[in-house]
Amino acid sequence: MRDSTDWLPTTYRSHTIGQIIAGGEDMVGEEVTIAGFAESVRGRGGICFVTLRDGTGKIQAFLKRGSLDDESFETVQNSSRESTMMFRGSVARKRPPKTPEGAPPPPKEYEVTVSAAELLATAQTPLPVGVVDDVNVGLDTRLDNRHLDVRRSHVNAMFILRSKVLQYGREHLIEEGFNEMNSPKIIASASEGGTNLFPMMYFDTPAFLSQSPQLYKQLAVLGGLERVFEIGPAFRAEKHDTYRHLNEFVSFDIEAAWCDDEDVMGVLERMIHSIWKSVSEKDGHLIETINHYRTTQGLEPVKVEIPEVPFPRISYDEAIDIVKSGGGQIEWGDDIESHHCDLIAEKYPGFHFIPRWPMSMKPFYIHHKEGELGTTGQQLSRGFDLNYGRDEMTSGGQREHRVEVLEQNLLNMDLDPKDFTFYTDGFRYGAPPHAGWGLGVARLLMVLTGAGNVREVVLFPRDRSRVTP
Ligand code: AMO
Repeated sequence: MRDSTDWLPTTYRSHTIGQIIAGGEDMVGEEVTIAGFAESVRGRGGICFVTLRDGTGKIQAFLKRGSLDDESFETVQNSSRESTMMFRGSVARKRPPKTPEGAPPPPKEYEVTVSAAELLATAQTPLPVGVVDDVNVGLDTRLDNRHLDVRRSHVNAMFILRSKVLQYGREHLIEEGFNEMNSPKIIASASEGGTNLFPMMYFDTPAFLSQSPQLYKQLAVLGGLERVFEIGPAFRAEKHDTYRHLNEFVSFDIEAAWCDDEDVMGVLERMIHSIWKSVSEKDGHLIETINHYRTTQGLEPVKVEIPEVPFPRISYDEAIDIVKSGGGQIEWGDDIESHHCDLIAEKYPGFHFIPRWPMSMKPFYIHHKEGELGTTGQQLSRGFDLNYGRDEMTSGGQREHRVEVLEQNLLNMDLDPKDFTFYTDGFRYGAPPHAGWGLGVARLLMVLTGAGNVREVVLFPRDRSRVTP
């Protein structure tokens, strides 16, 4: 795989800036064409210095009146920060800064001595969001101007890291025999059984945006695809306004035949382990960029500590005991909310599974084994959550593969089996026992990057008050 120092030339550049820097002494004297954003434009009279930034690094361009045509020289010298430019020139050693006597020589730096320049697009002034200056602007202004916000190095690093996380996750699953699938996002009825659906018109038919690929990934497995995964959007019309909920989020889902809940918990912890390992081996520079910013803000640097496998398993029964003994108000059958999770996280601060939830609290498609009862004698399910600290990352479970039990589950949850025939019919012709999970990508990224809000790690978030940009 090519890294940024190995990209192919394009119409607008012969080299990336990263290639020139990585080339070091070998590049001195080479003729290059580079293109990027003008991070700063300095110099009066006959000279001008531009700090040019592309997606791979920054370099100084040195322009001297007379070394290129006058019009281009003046255009560049009078241009605004963040305008885009293309320079042709030769790579030279930058004059080293003066160092005190006896001090070690500074590392060699390089610049491009420009012989031709072209302004590609002018940036308006003032910039609504600073790119290099450390001006404190609120998240809303940043999101309104995300196209500029992403030019900031630590924000840029977060989104490159997001892409890496998806890549490593995908690679891990393919390694374990999973195939990528795509389910429809326009659907006829609820998949999670709830009411949190965005309605839409599909020509003359009312329809909804999909809440989860749940039913379709199961149908794919019933169809004999054995092991599938999907990374795609899910839409929830929930009126939450929190640091971890959005109305559109990317869900990373798997479904696997001949598996129970424990089997797919294994897939999940191995995948997370492998993502953390790859990031710590290959993406230290991205974490450093994020940490550089965090330090300037007085925030703790993030550490990529590869989590040990297996992750702890704390059954729902045990979780209730932990919350109670920590002084939390909770009864068997209640949801374990964030403030309860804080008490559990005191003992299990990292990734931990909470398996075996009460059947009454899980969706109709979750499997149960008769006779598996909780401390109060009520039926347990094969549904689980994966939490990190106080936050839920994933829910999943073994699915119900017996159609008559499925229909009974729907009735128990006051849902009409007739509304789910498109789903239950898939189970009438033989169904393998199967299991799966759905992981919130932004929540996982919050853990990895230390972001305190999912909006930080979603390029164009959709929440109750935001549908643009
Ligand atoms: P669930 O509804 O728990 O399960 O969603 C799975 C995971 O998706 C993330 N998530 C969200 N992230 C941001 N904003 C939201 N509004 C939001 N809602 C959920 C969470 C959550 O753990 N079909 C099942 C999965 C399965 O059983 O396979 C499902 O969708 O990280």
